Amino acid sequence: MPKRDYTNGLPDPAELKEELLKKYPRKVAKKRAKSMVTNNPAESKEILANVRTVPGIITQRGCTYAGCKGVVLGPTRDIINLVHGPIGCSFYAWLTRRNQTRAMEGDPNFITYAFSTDMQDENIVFGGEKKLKEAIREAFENFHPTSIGIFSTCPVGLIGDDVHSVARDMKAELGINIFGFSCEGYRGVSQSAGHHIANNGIFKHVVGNEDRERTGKYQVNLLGEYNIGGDAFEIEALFEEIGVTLISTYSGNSTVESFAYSHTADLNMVMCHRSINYIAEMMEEKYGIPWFKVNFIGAESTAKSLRKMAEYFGDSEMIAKVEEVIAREMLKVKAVAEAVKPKVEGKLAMMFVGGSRAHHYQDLFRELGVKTVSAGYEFAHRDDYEGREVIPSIKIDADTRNIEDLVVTKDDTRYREDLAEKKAKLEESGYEFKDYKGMMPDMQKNALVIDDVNHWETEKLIEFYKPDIFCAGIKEKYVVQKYGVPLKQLHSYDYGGPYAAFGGAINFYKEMERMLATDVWKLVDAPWKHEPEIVGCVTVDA
Ligand code: CFM
Repeated sequence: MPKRDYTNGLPDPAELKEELLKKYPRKVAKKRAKSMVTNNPAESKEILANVRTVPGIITQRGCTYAGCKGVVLGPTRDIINLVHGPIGCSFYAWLTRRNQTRAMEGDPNFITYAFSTDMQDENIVFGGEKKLKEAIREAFENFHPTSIGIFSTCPVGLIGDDVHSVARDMKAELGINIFGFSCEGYRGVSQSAGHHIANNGIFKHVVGNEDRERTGKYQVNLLGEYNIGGDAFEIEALFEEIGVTLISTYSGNSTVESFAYSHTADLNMVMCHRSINYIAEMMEEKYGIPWFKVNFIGAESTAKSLRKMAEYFGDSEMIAKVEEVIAREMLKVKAVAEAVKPKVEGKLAMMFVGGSRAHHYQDLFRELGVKTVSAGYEFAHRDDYEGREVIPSIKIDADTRNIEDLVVTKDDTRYREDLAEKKAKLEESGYEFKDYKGMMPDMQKNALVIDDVNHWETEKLIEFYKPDIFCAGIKEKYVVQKYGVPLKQLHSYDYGGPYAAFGGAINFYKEMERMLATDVWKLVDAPWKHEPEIVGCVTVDA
């Protein structure tokens, strides 16, 4: 395959877009066209996102249950996350996300277990509430947890089991915190709905339950960092050295216990905006805790985020410490980057991941001189692409209206007026809060941005761009690799990581050296190049 030369900028992908859309029935093509944007950072362009995938299309997306149980609550170790549903929903969510945790000696850690009611046909016919209650009792007797979360899978909503009333009954019976989530897989258009449902549930049932005494001079929460491959451990080590007390992380290496007193923090830093901005907003509303967006993926972004944190606290000792840490770590980072960069510079990357990593990882690639030619999210909303300022103009459709928007009011006794004042003062000097700018303004002109990319489009993108690396997940991995293009999983990290902060950047550079500075991929010979292919065609023009 002759390589394209992109040294003078990316080509206009108009012809590729046309090719992608040609295959679809007219109505589908019209819809998909709105989710494919030729980027121009100089002008704001609108993308269609967070809408239903057309049935029949092979999407990368997951379900609402995955977003609630797997993503937000899954990494929390001291709660029993009990899945009410068929066993498959539990099995496929069992340890596959690689969210690590580090329990203290003797502390509960239920992450390695898969708790399920194992619903059978008869429960579908006669109802499963009785079985759910029995499962809660059994879990309580065996493990003595302080809290239990109940997660609804699709059949639960279809047959009408009321997990919330079961939770209330069992809470009264057992005297521990028990709460349910209506996070049936079909409830929203993707896992994004599950994030929102989880945020609401944690805020309603856990946050603010315990007014713990202060344990540090500067207390922060890190929101939207899930400790995949040990990422959170890297960031925690930095905070500790700098002298910042991490109260709670939502939810990598976390406990529900820490969520309960997380309202005692002086600042919320939001890493994955998509999955957790709701809690950040609600905590500010109720407790007056300001938040801003950070990114610890990429050495430069890490430095920037640490500086922003130090500036917030305005402590000269902390500011000096941050500079010392950055200077020391950057020496190590630069040494590896300088060794790897000449071998990979100018290579082309594409990334289609989740709701924040397709953006964050472009920073890491940029540090190696690798160009992102096309990218997109699976389930992000327009603000994740275009920036938070578009939120008021986002159309609220029936699917979004389906998810409860909690009404949160100021907690008069616990509201931090001091923090609200601090925020106002900092804002006067140009310091930005609630400031997510989105992925598109950070991308090159003519880069093709696609929301909810599907299998057909992926193949065409590979043929057109001939990328040197494709970043996505396990469902895409082997198909892409049969094209002779290495695929890096940016969800699970392919058994690697951590990739966050300075140490993580070094790991990532080395991994890219292994994946990009090799000729082995040229030897891949896909079976479909030789074996006969049966082609059929069904067209329904709706
Ligand atoms: Fe946030 Fe995530 Fe992501 Fe996400 Fe996810 Fe994930 Fe992801 Mo997989 S919370 S949006 S729902 S950063 S599980 S840790 S990697 S799709 S880009």
